[in-house]
Amino acid sequence: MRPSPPPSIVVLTGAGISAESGLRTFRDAGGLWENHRVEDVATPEAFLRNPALVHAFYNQRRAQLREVRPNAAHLALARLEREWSGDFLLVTQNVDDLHDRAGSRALIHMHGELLKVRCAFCSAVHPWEGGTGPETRCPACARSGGIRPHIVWFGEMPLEMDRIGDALERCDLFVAVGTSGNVYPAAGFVGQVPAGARTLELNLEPSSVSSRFSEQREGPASVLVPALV
Ligand code: BV8
Repeated sequence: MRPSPPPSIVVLTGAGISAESGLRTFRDAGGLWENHRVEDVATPEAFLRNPALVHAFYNQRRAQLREVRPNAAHLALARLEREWSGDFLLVTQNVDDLHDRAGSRALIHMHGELLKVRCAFCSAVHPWEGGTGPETRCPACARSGGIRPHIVWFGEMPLEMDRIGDALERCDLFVAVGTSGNVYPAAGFVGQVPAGARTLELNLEPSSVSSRFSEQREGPASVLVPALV
């Protein structure tokens, strides 16, 4: 009898995993959207209407990254990836670089990354450098005026959805950490895993999709995630 392969794990994280590092979430009190209407800063139309405002919103968040560090939850997920003998994929909705800095490599930033920019003309993705703005020339196609944050805005297709879908369809354990379950298609991932897969939600409080998980644990990610590993 061949031993069964080790379970395949998919972890989805949201802003809550970075909250204890000091990065504001979107919807908690004092969250990011409180100061900005989504329509004003996180849609393609907003960028066309006022690229300088959108660049300023993201530059403000990039500046915050210099002051924060990965917390115990980020580090525990990187350790789990290193030590797990089965398939492991970390999908984050976050655009910060805390999972990267914690050492995660089997990592998909489905909503993009603060520290990258993209050319709206040729789609080339480049590292963000201080001073990047609406008139920055694209290093690949040399056109200026098309550089935008490499961020997936509302109404835009999240990144690597095929790879994510494949991993969800094969996973034995799906864990959601620190996400309110308000934004799709990420909030619907729990419904894409095989019947019989174990689904676990780690959050300070129930999310909008808690009822779809087989198990919920309430508490801070910095405590719950290391306890899982
Ligand atoms: C798309 C980048 C389709 C910007 C973001 C049904 C199906 C498909 C789409 C839709 C649908 N219904 C509506 C839509 C459209 C829309 C959507 O979902 N709207 C919502 C508002 C209803 N979705 C989209 O537009 C998506 N695109 O569907 O494309 C398509 C198809 C074909 C062709 C083209 C397109 C794109 C969505 C991506 C938008 N971009 N981010 C930026 O960052 O500036 S979304 C933004 O909100 C963040 O990225 C984040 O990922 C997301 C969700 O927020 P959370 O991470 O959950 O954070 P939140 O503050 O809400 O919650 C924090 C949680 O942490 C809380 O639960 C809290 O309790 C917990 N917490 C706090 N502290 C801790 C903690 N937990 C543990 N420990 C702690 N210490």
